[in-house]
Amino acid sequence: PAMHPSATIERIETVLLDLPTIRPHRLSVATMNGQTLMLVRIHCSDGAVGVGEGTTIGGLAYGGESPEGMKLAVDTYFAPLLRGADATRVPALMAQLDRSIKDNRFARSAVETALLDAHGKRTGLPVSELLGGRRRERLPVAWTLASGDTARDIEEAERMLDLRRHNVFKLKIGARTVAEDVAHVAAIKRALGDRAAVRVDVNMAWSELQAVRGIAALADAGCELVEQPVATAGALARLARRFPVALMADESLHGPRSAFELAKVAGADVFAVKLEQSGGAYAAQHVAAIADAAGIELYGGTMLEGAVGTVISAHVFATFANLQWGTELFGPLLLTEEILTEPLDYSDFQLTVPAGPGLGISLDEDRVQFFRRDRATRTVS
Ligand code: MUC
Ligand code: MG
Repeated sequence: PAMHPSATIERIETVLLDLPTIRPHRLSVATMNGQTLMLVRIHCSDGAVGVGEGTTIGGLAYGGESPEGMKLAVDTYFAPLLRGADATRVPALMAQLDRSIKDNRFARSAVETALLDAHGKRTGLPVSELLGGRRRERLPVAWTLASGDTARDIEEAERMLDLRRHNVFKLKIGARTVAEDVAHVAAIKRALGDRAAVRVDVNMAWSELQAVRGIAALADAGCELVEQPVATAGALARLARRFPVALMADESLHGPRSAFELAKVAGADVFAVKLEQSGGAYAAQHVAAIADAAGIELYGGTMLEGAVGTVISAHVFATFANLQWGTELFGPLLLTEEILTEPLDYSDFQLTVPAGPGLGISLDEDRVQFFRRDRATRTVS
């Protein structure tokens, strides 16, 4: 009979990496010229080392956590509770942390990811198998067009279609007037026709009245899905199923409780599940289960994570019973730099979920050292 492995946590390391984006990425809440990854590494007594990642969008522009804040939370509050703890029962350890640390869902997700990676390596299982078993090996991946320029977005979409990398495009709108945004979306859909699906993300920028007008016009333009047009769950619920396009919740979802509240009022047609926003892998699975029970469809979202955050998301989305709208796990492709020894496989409009133990990826240590924010202050000996 197999024995339960034994291992305790010895050391927790955190580092901030600053990586440039391939072009400015314009959202209604921020314009990004780079992305900061907060990496957590957890070293265990049996030699297993796990890595996790936290990212936000535009520092504090998107929500209450920032990469710098996550690093502080992990160093100051998570690490002392983790040191010496049993590394082999991840949900039990996370529940123990929850007694002392409220909120901080993004930092929590990074820590849980590192624990799952280490445990997967220890047991020889991919994280998706630890989480109940994958139901798919490959995930459809949408691309976000957000250069801020219609002609440039069309060129970019054409390039993605030629490469057979993406045929679903999410357009970031909400920074300009509703009329300007609708014209932008219509021009892109007209150029791409039936070769691609076009969706939009308003990132809560509209009032309910703007949304009523905007969504009707977007539907006429051939847009198939509108993500988080308004901020409140009440307004979302009133807008849902009023139009022939799908309405998707993103910012309104903060893990299982918010998912349950939104499901109770039938507040969306689709849930964009994000690992960090949900509070980690298990929490994301719970959000998906609530959606399934309520008859709400599912989509795998991103916080524009780098490779580590993208891959834990891929493992989790691979376990979902339903994933009707695919994913947007393109984060690493938005960055100019590769930080893995072996790049992820994006081909035929899909991402392959890595098959090795744990996350199934390995960091290129030289690249990690090169891009760390505190590199300039370190002395070489
Ligand atoms: C969001 O709000 O969905 C996802 C893709 C992208 O470009 O930004 C994110 C965040
Ligand atoms: Mg969104």
